[in-house]
Amino acid sequence: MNPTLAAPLAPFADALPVPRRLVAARQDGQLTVPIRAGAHRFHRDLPESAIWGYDGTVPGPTIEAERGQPVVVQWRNQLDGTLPVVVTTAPEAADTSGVPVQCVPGLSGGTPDQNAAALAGHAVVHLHGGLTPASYDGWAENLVAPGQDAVFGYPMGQRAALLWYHDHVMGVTRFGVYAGLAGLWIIRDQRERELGLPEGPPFEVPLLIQDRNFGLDEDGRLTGQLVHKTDPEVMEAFPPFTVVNGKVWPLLQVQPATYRLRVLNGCNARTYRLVLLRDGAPELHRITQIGTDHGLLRTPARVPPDGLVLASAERADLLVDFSGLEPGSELTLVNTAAAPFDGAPFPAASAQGAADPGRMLPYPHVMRFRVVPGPATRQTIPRELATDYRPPEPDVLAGAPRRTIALVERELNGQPNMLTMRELVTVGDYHTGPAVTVTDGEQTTRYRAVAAHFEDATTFFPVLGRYEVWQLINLTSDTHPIHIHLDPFQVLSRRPIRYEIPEHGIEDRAITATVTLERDPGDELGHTIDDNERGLKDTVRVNPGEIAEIAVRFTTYAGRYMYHCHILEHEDRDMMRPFVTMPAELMPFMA
Ligand SMILES: [Cu+2]
Repeated sequence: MNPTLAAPLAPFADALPVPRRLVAARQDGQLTVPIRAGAHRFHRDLPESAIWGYDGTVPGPTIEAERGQPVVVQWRNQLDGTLPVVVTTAPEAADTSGVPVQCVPGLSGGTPDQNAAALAGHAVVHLHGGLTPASYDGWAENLVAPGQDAVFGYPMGQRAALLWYHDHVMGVTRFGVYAGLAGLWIIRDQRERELGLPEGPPFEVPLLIQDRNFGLDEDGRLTGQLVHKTDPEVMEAFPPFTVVNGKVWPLLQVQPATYRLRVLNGCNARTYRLVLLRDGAPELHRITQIGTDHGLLRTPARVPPDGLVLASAERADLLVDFSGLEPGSELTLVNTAAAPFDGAPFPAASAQGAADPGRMLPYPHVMRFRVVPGPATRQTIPRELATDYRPPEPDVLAGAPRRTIALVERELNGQPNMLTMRELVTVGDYHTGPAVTVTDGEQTTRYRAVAAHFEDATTFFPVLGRYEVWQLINLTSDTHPIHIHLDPFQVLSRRPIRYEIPEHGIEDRAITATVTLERDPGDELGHTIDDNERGLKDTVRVNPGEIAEIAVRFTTYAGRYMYHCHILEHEDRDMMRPFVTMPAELMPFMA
């Protein structure tokens, strides 16, 4: 196979755009955001693309709010026309020269999906990371048709953090977000101001990272047409072009100063492992991570030695030191993560050579920074950041309810395998049917599946204010970023497992597997919790061959919420389930 592909677009040609800021306090907390069709140019040398966007832009405006100051948004669905994305499944996974078809533009012989082409703009907005009442959380089935409005109240009773808002329509979230329906939402608070962190331009820069693909005309030239392409072997779309704030491989001119980069992976499916290169060599020491999904860490963290891993929906708050660099110095942010991502390591020192179409990573570039003349300023990084949370006490967790979820891969006739999940409950020795047996040292627990599909009866009823431990068992060969709506959680452990699934072990509901808490001899993953994951998270990567445990405590709002894999192609095909938070005093009345 040809190890590299020539890029059909010039990298670092466009300046990094910064989305328009919509500061809620300047409008008394009352915002109106139209959801509109529009046109957007993803690259200097591309024609305009038809998109759907909040306020008609890609990304949407960045909404900025203050902790404790509620924001009301009137979401006005003014979409007209149909989905501006051609959706297709190519007939073959690779072209005649062996290059995966997802690494190249165009439809690769696929025919446009007529059902997707008929989508006419039903929308629903979810604020990811928001501590939001259930009625405003964007339940995937509560749709707003074109011509209708939704007025959602966001109390903002939560810590400063980078959140994002995006479309969440049942079964087609992957198309709405891909069409452009995503924007950032920043909450600010006093603690961040005490620390003197950069706020606003020029030194605070949000980076919304996505991947996109485009069509080809009859002469083989790129059109701006957005293309969502999958193949017979891979159900997720892994487009070849990385787009930051709406531009393919942009360039940001920086002063020799400390910048605060607020990074979000807003891809449908691709995980990034970011490495900062200068003259081909990694310079990760320039990066200090101060925050994660739900805001500040307790102490600053170094980026892991292989690079900063962000799966879909994960965020990182970074201080990057460009001081001491000569004007004209260039640093390039690259991605070393293969797709689909399985957690496999890749040394940062080899990042320069990460391009590999066979790993569905034809172009590792993400963006470039170029240092311009200016006064050199370096931010002193405080040693203590957040002071408002600690890990839950072991005795609290010892008595906490435990919930168990298996992530499974189901084989389907004539279709790619379906990645989905099963909610499990323990069964006694009397149980004779299919079961998942988990052996942890001396202790063996048997489970049966009680829910497989989104529409199956709800089985999770967490009580407000009480910690719970959720155990996620990954029986697939991919990493899944599992996202829980409402409150954040803390990652307790990742433990390696060995497992066996008999033939036809994963049926619709019946599931049979034998799981042992010990490392498989062929397993090369660390199964560690990185320092930058020891914060308040709302999305956790569950790697192949591991059980991840998290401690979650829901607060404040009772109601019906969702948890799901944030690979949108998985979420849309049932890797999503409801849960209902309840006040304690109502529990005796639950039948
Ligand atoms: Cu998944």
